[in-house]
Amino acid sequence: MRDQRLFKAIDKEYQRQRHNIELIASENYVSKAVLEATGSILTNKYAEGYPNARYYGGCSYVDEVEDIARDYLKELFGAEHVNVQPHSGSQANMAVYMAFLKPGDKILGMSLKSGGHLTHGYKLNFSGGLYEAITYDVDEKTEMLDLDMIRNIALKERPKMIVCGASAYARSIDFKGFRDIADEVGAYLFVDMAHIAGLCATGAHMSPIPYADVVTSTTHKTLRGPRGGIILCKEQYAKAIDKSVFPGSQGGPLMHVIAGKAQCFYEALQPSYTEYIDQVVKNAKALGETLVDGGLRLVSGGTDNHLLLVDLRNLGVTGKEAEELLDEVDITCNKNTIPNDPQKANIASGIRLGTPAMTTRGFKEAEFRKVGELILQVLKYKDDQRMLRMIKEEVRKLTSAFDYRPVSEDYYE
Ligand code: DSN
Repeated sequence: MRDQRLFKAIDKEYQRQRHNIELIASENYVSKAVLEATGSILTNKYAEGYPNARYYGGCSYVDEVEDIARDYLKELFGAEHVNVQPHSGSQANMAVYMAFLKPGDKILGMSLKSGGHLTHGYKLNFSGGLYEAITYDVDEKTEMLDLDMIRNIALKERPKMIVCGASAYARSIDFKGFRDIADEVGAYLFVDMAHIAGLCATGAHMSPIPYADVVTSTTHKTLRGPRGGIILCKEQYAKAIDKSVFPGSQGGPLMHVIAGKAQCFYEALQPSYTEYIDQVVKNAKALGETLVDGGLRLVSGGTDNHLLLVDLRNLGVTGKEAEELLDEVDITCNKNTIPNDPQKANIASGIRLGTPAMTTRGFKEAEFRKVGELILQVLKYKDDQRMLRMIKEEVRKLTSAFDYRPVSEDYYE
């Protein structure tokens, strides 16, 4: 017997996902197969340990599942060793720190205000509490990473680990350059590629695997799998990483999610996934050009990947207002601070837009140009309720033409 209240809420979210234009850069739509694997009976099984070395009986089939996930992931990135058990990106990062560092050790990561992640040393996160966290920023003028500047900080601070990766950075990252700095100061190089993992897998972005000692990612962003984390590393760190995940920081792995990850990696190995990622990048450029033509400014002047950081100040709208206005017409995105933002994080001067989700739905450059025009109209005619209603109808037309229906319409009712 299903709980009506619960399944009504799930159904409402299903309809929202179908009818909204989803521009949150870290979200995506999984395939029916990923959904089936993640929603499978594997959720019933305990499997503490690793394949062929479990602390529970009855694990032979889940061993197969985990081995499949590991094999596909190694193949996808050409990694020496992988761990598919982290429940999330943050847990993957915690396991990495625990494997390589002692509390109080110095880490150097990108600041949150320049587009880094909480777990890269933010003071209110465990990474900034347990370790001595030093940060680097983007260059004030170019709003891009400047390796000379980062090298100077590293030479002065001599961190034990350099953390590289971002949540709101639209430009390519030179992992080789980071490796050179890490070598010069004798630091480990840890890359969190969560946002751009899909681009690294297909070659649309430099892969960190040859350069980093250890790499983490989530599986639900550009990789288009279930929510979860992964760790990839050189063979010499395999034991330390595995121990750090289990029993170091987690108990039983989520075998249903690991099955979803396996299906996701299988899909990412198909030629159609490379086409998808190429389209994600083309779509981001098309969306960016439209917004710039309409009078907005892109942080760093453009994008090399799947996301755009948009400075809204030219139109006199804050990030918070824009997020709320766009929500009214069923366009979903998130407010985001821009480098040197005069506003606080809960107001922000920008929005972050990403193309992975709607590219999965089938949007190409023409649809993304249309999306850009709709965003501009919302911001320019924000007080015109009639106009906003018309835009909402346009949004519905677009999303209906590219529907997301992994299950029947009444499945959750
Ligand atoms: N919270 C994620 C994002 O939206 O980028 C990063 O983990």
